[in-house]
Amino acid sequence: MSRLIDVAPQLAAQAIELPSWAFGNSGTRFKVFGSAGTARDPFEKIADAAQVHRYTGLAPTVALHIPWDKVEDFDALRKHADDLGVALGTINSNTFQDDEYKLGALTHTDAAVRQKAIDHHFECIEVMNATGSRDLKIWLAEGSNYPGQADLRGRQDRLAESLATIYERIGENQRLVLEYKFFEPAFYHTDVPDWGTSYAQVAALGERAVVCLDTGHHAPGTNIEFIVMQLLRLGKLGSFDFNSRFYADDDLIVGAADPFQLFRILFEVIRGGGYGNPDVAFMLDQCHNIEQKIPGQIRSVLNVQEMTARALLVDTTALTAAQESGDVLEANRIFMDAFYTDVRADLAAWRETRGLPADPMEAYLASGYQQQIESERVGGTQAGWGA
Ligand code: LRH
Ligand code: MN
Repeated sequence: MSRLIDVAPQLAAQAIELPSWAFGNSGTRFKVFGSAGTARDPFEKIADAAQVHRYTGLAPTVALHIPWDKVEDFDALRKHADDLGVALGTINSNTFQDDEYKLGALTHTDAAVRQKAIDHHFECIEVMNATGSRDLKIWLAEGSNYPGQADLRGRQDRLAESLATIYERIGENQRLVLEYKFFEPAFYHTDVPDWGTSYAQVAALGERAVVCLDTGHHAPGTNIEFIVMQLLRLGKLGSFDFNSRFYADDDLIVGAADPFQLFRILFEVIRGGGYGNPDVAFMLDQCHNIEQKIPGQIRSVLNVQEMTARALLVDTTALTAAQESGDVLEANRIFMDAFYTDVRADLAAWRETRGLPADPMEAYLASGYQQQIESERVGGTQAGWGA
């Protein structure tokens, strides 16, 4: 079994993008709880995200959501991020909050509604040009609630046409990333419900169109790591939205609900050449409804780092030998041995060799930043999912 120090160079390459919206208020249809010190605008969200990178060295970029993170001057926002040691990342579009999109946006039967949604994506591409972002991430809430309500085939054809119009506008160094989700807010059919549909749509667009896999967007019991393997094999896995869930799209801290699933997913990422590969972006997509947001993000990136370290420790030579000799139990033992390897002490020591705190959470909590923002951020409106 290789020791952590043997995989440290690979660990050092890890970069996990943080979602700006994790630093705003979020909740459920029942309640959105506010909390002291919550960011009130994109500048404060980025300042909070920079704290995560400062103590973990793991989160050099922040994803934005438009219009939630719309500002007058994106150059100023870009400079603000740069001054704080981070950069602006993926631009997420939003066609799930406008009244016109009740029955669809890029799939809508009305060409004028489709054009409005397409124009929103053109606006997002303008933001990307200003922020220097590579990825335009599209998640569509579009679908229906009752059988017969919608023409499933017609919607797919209109979606393909709308996406092609958007794809034509993205730049040479930019990508269109299509995220799938099996249900919610639509409860009968969703127009991009699974990896196969997202793959079919992006494959038709071209090489700069790829799939986003959100770990909370699959039916219970889905073997997500198999999908990871297949999308890597097809060269179409563009990014992850990492989070965890017990039931639906709970958007909980990644690794909190099922650390073994996270380990299995990361093993396939490494096995398939997706780790340390700039073509496969790691992002968190979470909501800290009741826990503190900056500590929640710190815990999240550390969970991904820890499970990545364990996955990198799999003795792949012995595993391959056991697999090829049909030694079922030995292959499983070798796989589980890495998962059961407690790397936390080695990781803490390794962080110190890189000038980072052994315990980033403890360092953040001792920094006083939380108390500072709770005392300073008085008045104004706390950020949230409000358009
Ligand atoms: C949809 C989703 C998507 C984002 C939103 C914040 O459930 O995963 O990635 O746009 O959450
Ligand atoms: Mn997502």
